[in-house]
Amino acid sequence: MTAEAITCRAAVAWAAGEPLKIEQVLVAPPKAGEVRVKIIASGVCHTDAFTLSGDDPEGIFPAILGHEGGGIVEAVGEGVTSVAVGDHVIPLYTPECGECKFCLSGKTNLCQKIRETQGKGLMPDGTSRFSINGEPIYHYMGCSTFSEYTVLPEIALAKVNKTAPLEEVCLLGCGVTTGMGAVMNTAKVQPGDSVAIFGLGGIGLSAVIGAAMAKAGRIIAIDINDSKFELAKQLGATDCINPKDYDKPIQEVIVELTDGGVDYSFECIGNVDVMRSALECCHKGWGESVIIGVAGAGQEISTRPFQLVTGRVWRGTAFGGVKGRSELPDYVERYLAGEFKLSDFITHTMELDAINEAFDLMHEGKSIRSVIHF
Ligand code: NAD
Ligand code: AHE
Ligand code: ZN
Ligand code: ZN
Repeated sequence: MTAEAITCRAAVAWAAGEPLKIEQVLVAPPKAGEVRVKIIASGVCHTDAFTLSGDDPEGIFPAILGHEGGGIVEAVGEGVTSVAVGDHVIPLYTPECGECKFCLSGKTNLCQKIRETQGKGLMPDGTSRFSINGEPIYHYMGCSTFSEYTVLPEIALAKVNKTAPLEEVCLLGCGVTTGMGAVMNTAKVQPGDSVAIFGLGGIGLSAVIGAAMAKAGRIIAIDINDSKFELAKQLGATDCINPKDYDKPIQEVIVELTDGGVDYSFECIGNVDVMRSALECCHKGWGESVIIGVAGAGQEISTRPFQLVTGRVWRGTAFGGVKGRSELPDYVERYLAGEFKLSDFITHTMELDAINEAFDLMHEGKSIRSVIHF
C-alpha cells in the first residue's frame, strides 16, 4: 500500500539562537530507498545545541534538529529490503552503505555515500521530506529526530532488538556509542592503561564506562563542574579533577599525577584550549589523544610540533568509529545483556512541548541527558 503524507508535530529551529518552536509539519511519504520512522524517543546532544547556537558551519535553517533517536518503521519506499514496517530502528547520522570507497576501505566508519546532501539538510535526491505551508524545512544530520515522524535513507537505519526500550537505547544513536566507541574502538584502550577524560557530559561519562569496561588502570575524569564527579566515580573514574582547583595548567597536574602522562586522553567538550591540554597530558613517546568534541566555525587547535615529534599522537573520532548498521545492533545486545546501563545517563525526561527546557538544563550544567518522549 502506498503511504500518504502525514501531518505531525515537530520542534522547528527557525533561526540560530532562537528557541525551538513546536509546529505542525507535513512529512512526505518515503521515496525509493527511503523509510519513514515514527520516533518514540530522542536524546538531546550537545551537538544539537551547537548547531542551534549558530556556531556550526553547516548549520542551516529552518531545520528539524535531533540525531539521537529510537523509533519504529511506519512505511517503506520502493526497493527497501533491509527493514520492514514494525521494525525497531536507531537513525544513523553516520550511515553505512557497504559499497562506497570509505565503507570498502575497512579503515573508517565515515560512509560518504550521502554525506554531501546530508550536509545540506537534504535527502539523497536533493529535496526535503518536511514542509510547512508548502515551504521546505531542512533535515539535520540526516536524522531530524525532534519530529513525531521523520524520513531517512534505508542505509541510515540500524535495525535493533525489539525488546530493548527505545526510551533508553535512543542514547546509542549518538552519545553513549560515541564515548564508549572512542575508548574501545578508536583508541583500543588495553587493561592497565591510564586514561584522562576531559568533560563529563553524556560523551565523557560514556568514555568513563568504556574505559572501565576496557579495564583501564587509572581513569582520570576532569570537569569544571564538581556535580559531575559523583556519577563519574560510580561509573569507574579513579580520580576526579577540577582544573579550577589548581593554579597551574591541568596538563602539568596530570603529568605529575601519572609519572609522565597518560596512555590515552579524550576531549569531550569541543574547547580547542582543552584539546591542547588533552594532548599535552599524554605520555612522551606513545600517549594518544582523541578529539571527540566539536569546535565552532573558525576555531583551530595548536600545540608545539615538538609534542608530536616526541611521540604523542593526535587523532579524532566520529560516532566512536562505530559502523552503525553492522555494529550498533550488537551494542544494543550488550546493553540487554547487562554489560552497561543507560538509565544512569537519563537525568530528565520530557514531552516534545518542553524541549527547550532540555537545552536550558544542558547549558546550566544540570543534566547529563534529557530524553524527549513522543
Ligand atoms: P555536555 O554539554 O553534556 O558535556 C560537556 C561537559 O564538559 C560538561 O560536563 C561541562 O561542564 C564540561 N566542560 C565544559 N568546559 C570545560 C572545561 N573547560 N574543562 C573541563 N570540562 C568542561 O556535552 P556532550 O553532549 O557530552 O558533548 C560533548 C562534546 O562532544 C560536544 O562538543 C559535542 O558536540 C561532541 N560530540 C561529538 C561526537 C562525535 O562523534 N565526535 C558525538 C557526540 C557529541
Ligand atoms: N558540521 C560540523 C561538524 C559536526 C561534527 O563533527 N559532527 C560529528 C558528529 S557530532 C554528533 O553529536 C560527525 O559525525 N562528524 C563527521 C561528519 O561527517 O560530519 C562542521 O564543523 O562542519
Ligand atoms: Zn550527538
Ligand atoms: Zn558507504
